[in-house]
Amino acid sequence: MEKTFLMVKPDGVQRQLIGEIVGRFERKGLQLVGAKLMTIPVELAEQHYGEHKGKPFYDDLVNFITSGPVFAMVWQGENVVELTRKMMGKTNPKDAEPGTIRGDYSMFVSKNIIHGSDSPESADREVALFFNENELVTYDKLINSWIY
Ligand code: RTP
Ligand code: MG
Repeated sequence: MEKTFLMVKPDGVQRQLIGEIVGRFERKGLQLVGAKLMTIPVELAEQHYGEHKGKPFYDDLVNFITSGPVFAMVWQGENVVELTRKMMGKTNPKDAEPGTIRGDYSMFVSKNIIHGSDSPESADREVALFFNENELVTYDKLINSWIY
């Protein structure tokens, strides 16, 4: 099953939006298979955002993402990478549609609440950067045997 790495950024944690964001993915029907609250070390931030090294916003981005706790997660489901990118909305909240996470909760590209992997290949890389194999769980959804 496809997996993706999603992260409530420091602005989302400060604004107490973890529950709101997790709830959206849960209600959509995706499965949470790993999660932790953590403060990202600078070296990990540099690896994670390595593709942006040299861009004008890179230093601010690394400073911001290491500035306070984030809520790092792994979610699983069919087509989960594309689906969660759609639910997040465009990178710049000014362009993000209402109904998306960035469209509903953020105003600035530098404080856009959530990160999500942009391809299945990025997802594999990012999941491995942030989580050990033993921090991920697999479990069957039993809901169909509880509700009818
Ligand atoms: P993310 O990696 O955080 O999920 O965001 P994304 O794929 O939608 O956007 P990406 O191009 O990967 O950019 C990473 C983050 O850098 C900040 N950014 N600032 N000032 C700017 O023009 C600018 N462009 C990007 C954003 O916070 C973006 O989420
Ligand atoms: Mg990105």
